[in-house]
Amino acid sequence: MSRYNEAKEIYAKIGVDTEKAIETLMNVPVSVHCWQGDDVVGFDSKEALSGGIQTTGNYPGKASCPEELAADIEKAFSLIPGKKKLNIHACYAVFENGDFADRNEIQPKHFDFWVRFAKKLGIGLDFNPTCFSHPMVKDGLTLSSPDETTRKFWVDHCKACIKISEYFAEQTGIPTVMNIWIPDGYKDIPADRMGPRARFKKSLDEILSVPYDKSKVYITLESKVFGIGVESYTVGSAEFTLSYSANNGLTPLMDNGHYHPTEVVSDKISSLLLFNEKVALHVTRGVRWDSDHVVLFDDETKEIAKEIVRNDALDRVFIATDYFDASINRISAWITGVRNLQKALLFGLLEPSDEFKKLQDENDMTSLMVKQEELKTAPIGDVWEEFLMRNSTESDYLTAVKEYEKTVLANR
Ligand code: RNT
Ligand code: ZN
Repeated sequence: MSRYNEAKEIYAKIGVDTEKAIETLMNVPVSVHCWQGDDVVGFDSKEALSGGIQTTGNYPGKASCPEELAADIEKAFSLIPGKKKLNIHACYAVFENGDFADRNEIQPKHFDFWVRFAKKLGIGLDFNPTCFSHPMVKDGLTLSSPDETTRKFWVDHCKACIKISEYFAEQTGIPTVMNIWIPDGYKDIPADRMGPRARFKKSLDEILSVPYDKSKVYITLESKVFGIGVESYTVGSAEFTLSYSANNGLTPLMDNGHYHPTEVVSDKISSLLLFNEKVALHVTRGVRWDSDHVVLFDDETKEIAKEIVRNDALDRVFIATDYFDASINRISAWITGVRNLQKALLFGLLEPSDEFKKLQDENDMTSLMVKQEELKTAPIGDVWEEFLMRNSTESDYLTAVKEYEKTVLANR
């Protein structure tokens, strides 16, 4: 008997249908961030990365033009099983005929390069205004700036991004998630916490005055607790973004690097699902801080995945990755992180969650602990291999990555 068939029987004995799990996982889209490929640089400005986020490392072979980035994404996607979307930041605009436009004036046509790419791969596109790494970020502030010219510039940028998101959805036939995140905040104790938040609120109201088709574009709002140089106060705190989203029909986005170190996103998902039709996630891995390390098959990633699966919310949670490691092969980083997220989802799908819920309700926490622990060493690896095979991918991607490094990256 094949290893998969044996695993299938083992899981069947505990009431888990591996065929159903594989089938379900096939259809879960993961929105893969384009910015792992070039250390969050983009193509529209020569500014250094700002906004309190940081990439470290200088592994050779970084993509430095649209063609290289697209080729790297295509390579990575060919080695990632399952359904994917591509998540683009506004700073990745491609000015094809030299018709440069600043961020407040970007248009759908500046993203035709990515629309063609998405159509070629048969995938959907997600989008993000880029409110960092730009000379119009004034004193670390964008949508919350007290300077009207600055604030308006970023309002116009976000308005332009809604139009582009709508264009993506129309062109690909797949809804686009547009995530707003601003880096605004203060290094040290502010005298006025309300003012910047009131201006951010006003800016969002202005941005949302742009009519858009809500079945095509989902606008999400991402919170953050601190950034480098923004340690004492962030404008877009958890309370702000949750409240704004709830009151204005936006979707809240939780990045699991954006909370205090002992707070976990896995514990927050159920609450947000009770009060929101959709919930969005940036899956990342913070090591001691919001360091955006490559996602691993670790406990919190599994716990996040389990929460989505056991609450039957795979179609209500927009799952995206968000990490950037410049110290290792960037294509490998992409594949490893996305595969681990998918593996965590499979882990959740291979849990007999109805039985576990029942044990909890009967307060048989003894059995629950024993069974949960037993499940950790069940043969998930064999089911994962089967999933890879059915997607025409295999567990060894390192050989292909090394080959690409030798033949393509080394020549850059
Ligand atoms: C920053 C946020 C944000 C960015 C991307 C590039 O802390 O997580 O999502 O990582 O927009
Ligand atoms: Zn994020």
